[in-house]
Amino acid sequence: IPAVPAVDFAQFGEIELQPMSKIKKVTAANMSRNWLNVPHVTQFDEADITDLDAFRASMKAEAERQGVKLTPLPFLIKAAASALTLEPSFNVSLHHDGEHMVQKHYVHIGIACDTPNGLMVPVLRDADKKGIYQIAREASELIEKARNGKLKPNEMQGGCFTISSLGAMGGTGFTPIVNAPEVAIMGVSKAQIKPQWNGKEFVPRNMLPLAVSYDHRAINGADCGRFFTTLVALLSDVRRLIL
Ligand code: CAO
Repeated sequence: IPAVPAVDFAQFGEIELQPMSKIKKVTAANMSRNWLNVPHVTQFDEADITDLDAFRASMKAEAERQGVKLTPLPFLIKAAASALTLEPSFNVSLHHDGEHMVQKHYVHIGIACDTPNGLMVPVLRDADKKGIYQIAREASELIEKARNGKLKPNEMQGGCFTISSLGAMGGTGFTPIVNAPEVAIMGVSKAQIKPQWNGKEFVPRNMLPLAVSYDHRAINGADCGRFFTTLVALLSDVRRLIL
């Protein structure tokens, strides 16, 4: 690949050189590796989280009494874990021998975290076997460790699928880069009240914009269509998450 030419920026105005943190350097190398190796496709959809959000609001005080902060994130982790179980074609990696796919029978979810030192992705293990409170508690612990630089190497390994949530910050959509050797990642943007047609009239519903990027060597568009429809159905009807 032709290198980007070196530029003397000082000729254009005042500058200062700031050292890159170790994490930023590792992230830069990983992003280039993933971007160049993985043929990406990104699909978009919206989940109607009106009922999920009403349920979350109704449980917030009780959750706080148990020491749990109930954001949309634990529901997203649970829904992703259920969708991976229901659509196992997403819970795979390409084997390095180029001859096999690795089908995983465990469900570990990576959580992209913005930290003072850069982007870190702690991994919440066996999310399919845990309830919302436990997921919320463990996710908060992992996020805090990531932000305090306390994550152990094994707490950043073994992910099957990553969730990158920019929902608290805003935006209507983005195309996340697959965190190889995982084959898919979900980008979450800010939920907004939007008019939805219910067959008779437009009604205000809380719509969550989602993007799923996947490795087209491992996953086909139809696989993503099935996975995404399952995921959106789980988020749109919170009762399904306990099934
Ligand atoms: N829509 C609307 N509101 C949302 C939302 C969404 N999609 N997601 C979160 N919120 C709200 C939360 O409910 C919370 O509000 P309340 O306190 O009123 O409930 C508020 O935003 C703050 O949430 P939070 O940031 O404390 O927690 P979180 O669980 O949403 O996110 C984490 C945790 C770690 C995912 C996030 O802080 C973070 O670091 N995201 C950045 C990820 C990143 O950098 N990705 C880019 C990588 S490139 O692919």
